[in-house]
Amino acid sequence: MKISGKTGRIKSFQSISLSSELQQAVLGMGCFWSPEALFGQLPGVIRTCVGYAGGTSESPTYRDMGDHTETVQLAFDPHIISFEELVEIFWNSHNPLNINDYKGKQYRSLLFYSDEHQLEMIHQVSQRRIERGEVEPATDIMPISPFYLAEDRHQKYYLKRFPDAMRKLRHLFMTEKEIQNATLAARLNGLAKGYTNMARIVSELENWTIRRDDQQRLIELVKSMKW
Ligand code: MHO
Repeated sequence: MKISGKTGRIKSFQSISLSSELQQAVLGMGCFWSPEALFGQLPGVIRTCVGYAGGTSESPTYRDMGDHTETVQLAFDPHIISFEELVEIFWNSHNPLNINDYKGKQYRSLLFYSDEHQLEMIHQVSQRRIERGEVEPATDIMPISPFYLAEDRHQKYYLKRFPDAMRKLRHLFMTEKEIQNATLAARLNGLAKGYTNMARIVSELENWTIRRDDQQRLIELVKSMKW
């Protein structure tokens, strides 16, 4: 890891365990702002972004979503959090009813699987829920299909309500794109929504394998943010 130039920006610390392979999950559970904040605050979730998926129309946008659904895409480190755990959280955190034709397909309980293993995990979690007496979810389960990134204003929506935090992140990162992809921004977006707290974020930062002086500077900066 390197600090570049006079601005003292810290580059590329968003991958906390570079050696591991990341996996992907794509989920729909209503308006995509909240699930990005909910999953983004979980240790093991490395990157989050929101977008449109599950439909057939080309190049969907917020104003012209076609038959797509609002979804959140996660890159996660399976050594820290499993797909199974993510699916548990997914079903525990929304009402998996699909109400026909409410805003078309914009809001759907929707779960994608990338491979047979993920599909098997979905079945297992669903089975356990049914055994616990929960009703069978109406969630649509689909093989992964193209994901179209949503407009910038929808990315890290809650974090963007806090100009001081955003300004301080701009001291750390070179571009808006880097902010969007940063693990730290995912955690802070969860904080902005009230899904986590500063103490948890700081204790996680203390365990990141980055240079000690960068780590201290990062923690100071995060603690100085006004919410
Ligand atoms: N909360 C908004 C939905 C936005 S979300 C990106 C609303 O109630 O219209 O769908």
